[in-house]
Amino acid sequence: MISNSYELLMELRKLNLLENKPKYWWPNAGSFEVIIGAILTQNTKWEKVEKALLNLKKYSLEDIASLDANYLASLIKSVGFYNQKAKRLIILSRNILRDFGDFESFKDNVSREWLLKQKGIGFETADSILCYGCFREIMVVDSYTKRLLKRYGYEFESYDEMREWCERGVEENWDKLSSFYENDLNLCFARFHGKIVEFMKNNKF
Ligand code: 39A
Repeated sequence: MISNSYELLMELRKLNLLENKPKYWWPNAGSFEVIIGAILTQNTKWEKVEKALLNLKKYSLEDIASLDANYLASLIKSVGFYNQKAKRLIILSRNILRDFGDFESFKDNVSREWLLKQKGIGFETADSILCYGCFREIMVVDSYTKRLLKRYGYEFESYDEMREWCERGVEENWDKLSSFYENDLNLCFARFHGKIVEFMKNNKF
């Protein structure tokens, strides 16, 4: 049994779940590709998202903002709801350019509130963008986290309650953890969520 998220992280750390994975677990963390991936992975297996991302490698934020929706949909056909996601990606890209000017300024200035006002962005997508795309100190929680914590006897009323529980245990024990994570709390949250996903993918809980 575990009494807080620090103890869960310590259990997962023993399993070496992120061997050979990128430092921040999400591929190309800090780039516009994370924003695309966070939208495409909604209700879709990551392996299908990877296929679509390969087709989008050469497109920048500015390119996506001016692509034809049908053409973009044809590039992301491996993911579910590709027509809807193509339209949402184009609108999101245009809104980023309108409100922030470029991706670097978006990374530095975007808020959770701004993201949650965008069509098709809920808590998990917003926090994935903040954590992995913008390197903010925020833990992403998802259906894997919910299922894993339920197995340990923890159930939460809301997404934010579960996120805060995950963040609190780590923050309260940061003195013991900081050396493992280069003093970077965001790196710790990114890898903590990555460990949960990799663990749950390989264990039928
Ligand atoms: N479900 C997922 C993933 N599974 C993932 N990786 C593996 C690398 N990412 C980045 C997001 N969602």
